[in-house]
Amino acid sequence: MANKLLFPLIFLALFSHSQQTLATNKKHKHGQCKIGGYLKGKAGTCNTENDSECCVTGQLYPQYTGSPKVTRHTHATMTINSFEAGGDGGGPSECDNQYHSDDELIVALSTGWFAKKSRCLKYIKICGNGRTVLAKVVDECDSVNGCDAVHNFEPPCPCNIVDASKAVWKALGLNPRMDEYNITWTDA
Ligand SMILES: *[C@@H]1O[C@H](CO)[C@@H](O)[C@H](O)[C@H]1NC(C)=O
Ligand SMILES: CC(=O)N[C@H]1CO[C@H](CO)[C@@H](O)[C@@H]1O
Repeated sequence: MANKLLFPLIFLALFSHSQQTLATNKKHKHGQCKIGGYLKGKAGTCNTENDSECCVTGQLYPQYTGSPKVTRHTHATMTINSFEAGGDGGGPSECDNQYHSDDELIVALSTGWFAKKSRCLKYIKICGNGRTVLAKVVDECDSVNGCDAVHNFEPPCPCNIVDASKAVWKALGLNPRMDEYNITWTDA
């Protein structure tokens, strides 16, 4: 008897909660990404060095499936990431299990584009601000998992992100403090 009443109530409460608390990650703004599910947030030690969004316990964060098809001019949102130990990139890079200097021309790609490590240690050509730079793929910007130490307690990454080192931003003549910049990229 009690169950019959409680269950729909709990369901309603959860549902309205999820509607109200959908995340507004800085990296979500330009996302035209398919949402495959939601991750329940968990707060933790989150480096906010360059305006990273930190997970809030109990909040629901979208998880994204797939990435746009890669063409000669693949549209993406470039964000800033630190690949150094203790930086806002979380654990070591997926491709080589190492940390990297932010003076290297390196990027992390959204899960769909990371394509199960198939672009690991390969170069992509990034165009933005009228300039072009070659950068090496060393890491994944995880579009499914997040809100844990490996991901700096940040929510999942949208499907169309090129998360770049400070060096990449500088090579394009851009100030990393902008946080986001529309670029195009292709395989080099
Ligand atoms: C960046 O690209 C998105 C779509 O990919 C677009 O909606 C947005 O207006 C662009 N922003 C700027 C500043 O051009
Ligand atoms: C990864 C990265 O670019 N980190 C920067 C975050 O912001 C501080 C202050 O502007 C920079 O010194 C870091 O290099």
